[in-house]
Amino acid sequence: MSLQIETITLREIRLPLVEPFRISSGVTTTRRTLLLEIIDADGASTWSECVAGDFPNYSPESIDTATLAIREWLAPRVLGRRFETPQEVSAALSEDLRGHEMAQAAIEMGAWALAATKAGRSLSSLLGGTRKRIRTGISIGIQNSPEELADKAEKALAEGYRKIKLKIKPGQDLPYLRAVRDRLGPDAPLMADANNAYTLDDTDHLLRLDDFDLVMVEQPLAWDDVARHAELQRRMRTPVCLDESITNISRAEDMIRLRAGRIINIKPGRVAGFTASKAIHDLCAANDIPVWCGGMLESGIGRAYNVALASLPNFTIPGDVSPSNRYWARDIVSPEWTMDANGWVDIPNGPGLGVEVDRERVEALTVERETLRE
Ligand code: OSB
Ligand code: MG
Repeated sequence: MSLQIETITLREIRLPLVEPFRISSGVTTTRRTLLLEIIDADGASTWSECVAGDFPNYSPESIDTATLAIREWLAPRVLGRRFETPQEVSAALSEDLRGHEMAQAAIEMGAWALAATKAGRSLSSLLGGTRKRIRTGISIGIQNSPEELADKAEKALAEGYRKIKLKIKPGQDLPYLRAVRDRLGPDAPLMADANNAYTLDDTDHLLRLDDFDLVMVEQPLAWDDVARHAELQRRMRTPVCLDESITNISRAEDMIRLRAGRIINIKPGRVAGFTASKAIHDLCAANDIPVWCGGMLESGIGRAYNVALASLPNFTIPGDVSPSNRYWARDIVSPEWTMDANGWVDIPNGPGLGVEVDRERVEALTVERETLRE
């Protein structure tokens, strides 16, 4: 079944988080979220989300650069053109175009959801997902004291989360991890994410993370680095997981060849969409590298994509795919995303995204809107 996108409507909405989310490079209080509504020539439609942030402190993209890239360079490559598969859309978006992965992903993933909708299939089934439900973790931002962090982590474990990720940075690391490990006990699945806050000069300090029996440490070194992570991983018992530096399949190959890490966090937005996410998933499966699905504080729309991706077989580690109420007082989809007491999130089996977008609420939250056509 072919795809022919007639219009793409871009909207910026603002969603206040239930609590501020602090990582080593900045804090988010209200999420500026870029949504796309994509309408096919035959009337079918779907929504997608661009995960770029307010400011380029995670990757070089921001919501403003992504809006520009979509309007000026990416939408013109697809609008009014006929494609047989989402993979063809992926190729058309990426040809001779450097970077702007999150902007590409918003259209590319939308093409997958549109294809699923038109075929009457769930996004998970179109992607090749094999799971009916997935286990989820939580990512907890940097807190003001080790005790506050331990309180939050203890509550998360009791709620059923199966992996507890603790954001760290120099000066807010070892005593924080110690407090959580002591409070939650030796079996709690803990990990740390530094979002690039250290350098190899901190190696001796980072080796002390081995004392905490972490499931992994995520992206301790520079956002675009692979080689130095290899040097660190050689000396560290804790598995290194790469996030920021895996921007495409070549970087995943680099990680494997250089032994720069033992786990990959796949965020489809970071790698230009599902076509690359699936390729990285398959490469990792062939090399015994487990993967998990990261998050970018998505609304219920972006979450539908992450949940579908995490239903692929090599997503064996719980992802940062927490339920709606961990982020928002009220989500923009119904039903909202929920998790049971054992950390399970159900994969929807209805056609397309499997959730309805609350259009009235989206309308009320919209601060900018623009429709693109051929
Ligand atoms: O490094 O994984 C990260 C959020 C924004 C930017 C970077 C990261 C994160 C998270 C949030 O950890 C995970 C989530 O969406 O729950
Ligand atoms: Mg990360």
